[in-house]
Amino acid sequence: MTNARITVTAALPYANGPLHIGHIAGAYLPADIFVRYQRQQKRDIIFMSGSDEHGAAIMLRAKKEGISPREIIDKYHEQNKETFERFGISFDMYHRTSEPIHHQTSQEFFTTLYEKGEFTEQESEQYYDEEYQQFLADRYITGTCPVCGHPEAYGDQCENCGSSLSPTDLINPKSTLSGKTPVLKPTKHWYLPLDKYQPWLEEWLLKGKQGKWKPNVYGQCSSWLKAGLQPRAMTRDLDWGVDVPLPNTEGKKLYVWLDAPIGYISATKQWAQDNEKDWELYWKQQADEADNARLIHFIGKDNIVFHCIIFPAILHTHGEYILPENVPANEFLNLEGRKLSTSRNWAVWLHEYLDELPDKQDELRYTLCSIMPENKDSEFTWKDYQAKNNNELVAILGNFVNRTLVLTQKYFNGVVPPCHELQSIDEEVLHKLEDIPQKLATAIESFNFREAQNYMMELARTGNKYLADTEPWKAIKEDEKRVATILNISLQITASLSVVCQPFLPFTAQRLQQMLNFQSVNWNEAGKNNLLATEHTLEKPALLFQKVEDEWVEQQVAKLHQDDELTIDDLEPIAKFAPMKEEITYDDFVKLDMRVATILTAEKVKKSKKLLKMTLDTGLDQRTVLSGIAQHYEPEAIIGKQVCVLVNLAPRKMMGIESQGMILMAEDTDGKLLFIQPEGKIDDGSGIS
Ligand code: B3M
Ligand code: ZN
Repeated sequence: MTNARITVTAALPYANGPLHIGHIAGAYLPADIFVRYQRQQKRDIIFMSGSDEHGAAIMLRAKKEGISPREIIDKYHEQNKETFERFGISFDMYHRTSEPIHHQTSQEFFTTLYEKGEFTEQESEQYYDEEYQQFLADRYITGTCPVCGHPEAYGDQCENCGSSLSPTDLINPKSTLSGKTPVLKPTKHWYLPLDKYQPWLEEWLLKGKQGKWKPNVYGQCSSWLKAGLQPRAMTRDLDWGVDVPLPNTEGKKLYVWLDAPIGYISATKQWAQDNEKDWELYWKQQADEADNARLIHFIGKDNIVFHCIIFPAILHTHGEYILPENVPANEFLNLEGRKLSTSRNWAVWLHEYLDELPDKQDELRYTLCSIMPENKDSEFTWKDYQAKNNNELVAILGNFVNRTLVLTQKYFNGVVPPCHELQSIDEEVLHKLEDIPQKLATAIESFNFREAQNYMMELARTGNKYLADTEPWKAIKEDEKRVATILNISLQITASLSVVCQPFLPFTAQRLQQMLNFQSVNWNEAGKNNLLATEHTLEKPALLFQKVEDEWVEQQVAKLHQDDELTIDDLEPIAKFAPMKEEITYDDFVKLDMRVATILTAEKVKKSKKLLKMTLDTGLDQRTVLSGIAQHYEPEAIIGKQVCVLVNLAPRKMMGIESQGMILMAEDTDGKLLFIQPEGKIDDGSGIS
């Protein structure tokens, strides 16, 4: 990671409502952790975001609140910008897509593509509201879902069954403006021929990003590409948005998903103007490829196709621009057993949390990072927030720091004591002190933020254990020199903690450094055993964290339930198990040859945490099978068990050993695994059907 520059973007939230914890855990917190860490590494990095102020989402909200789109965006832009600031999301620029510089930039993109002859012009029939004299965006049309019969499906999607629809699929379509049946009218639009870019995308993305992008991101992209890309209209009939920069196109605007990602570029232009920098260094290809900035987009999973397929295709076709190196999108965060829902107010609103607890940003940051939906959906509960706060922040980090500082006050008047001769326990702890920040850094560089934060806590845990093992409060009676050494080392750990916790807990880091009378943001310092010089004077200590009481947790849960016109049953529960797979035929099923077999031997596979190697008697033969059950079963305990095996699965090599079949297991949502077994003794080789 030696590149000179890094351009980080976080999705532009629509300025049509406040921010909730799902937004934060999805995109803004991981981005902020990454950026703060890179700044500590003294890398040249910019962090761009802003309000997405166009599209039907804004217009619908304006209509609902009975005010103009302009009033809506002004209201929510200000509110969200301030909320991000209060929460410590450290953008270099939080821009707006309604700014003239953005309109110009996105029009310039459209014009370049147009002049290159990239767009195809197509006329099609679209719904039109005769009373309001306008074409209707997909979201402005409701009707009965042709798939499930839900009477209020939208023109682009049925929220009841999840089917993706087009407006003409709806039965009895109605305009949400006039409530009347819309008519079909021809209209002309400019389409981006994504099908034409398919071969390039297969090369750049499918080949180039395999094993580099997160499996959830790569998987979604590859299924889009497998399904085959279709041309997509880049213009809309609307009266709110960026004008199409062509003659005689009155009433036509750029598609919001064309202009929104370009918002990252216009934000950079504005930032560069304000700070006398060159925006092109962060977006354009440089003469020497090695000088290109690394472009990283932080987003939620519903924005993957736009950032991984459509925007790169636009950048590539435009030419001159760099392409995203990575798009570490997160999955969704659920809340107290239900899906987050803005319209049903099933959410923890960030500004409300901050109004109530203006200086407890880090407690929420810590909890959200620890459950970040990095690879699959995850869940926030107030009980868990309480547990993370009380059992980790208070009991481990806060406790270690507090004991260290209070003991130093008590025995050495708040002055850093000298380090004398080291014992082996000291050497071990100093070794960990050096080691952990490096592991933490590697985890952040590879976008594993949960793991990274765990390393930070491991450093505090190491310090806590060190104090418990060395018991300076007892040793003080006989050996003051020994206590000086113990506290010197504990203080060095504390100083390193104040450096490595900055990405995760920026407010705590500041408070801690005040108490240490020490200032350092430089990552290179982390892990050193001499950050605080002997004789250095500390400030008075104070508690870093306070316990969260049961009562308060109950209040928060009650607050979620307060909207009584909605019953909890209206909210979508989180699916406990994966949805049913695609239907198969009987012929598909009988291809599987499953048999009863007995486990003859079982042993752990060297260097693998998960795998057991077994020999099975399948009745047909004796063969080797590997299975990822080492964390669930002891090898000795399963010898002699009868299990079910898929015997005609093509052999696969794992850890250099060939596995000749697969043992059938049941797995619940917590990852608990159990063998599937015949209910009584039966011959090995008996078929299963
Ligand atoms: N405003 C959608 C969303 O808020 C959209 C993101 C734009 S990122 C360029 O999920
Ligand atoms: Zn439906």
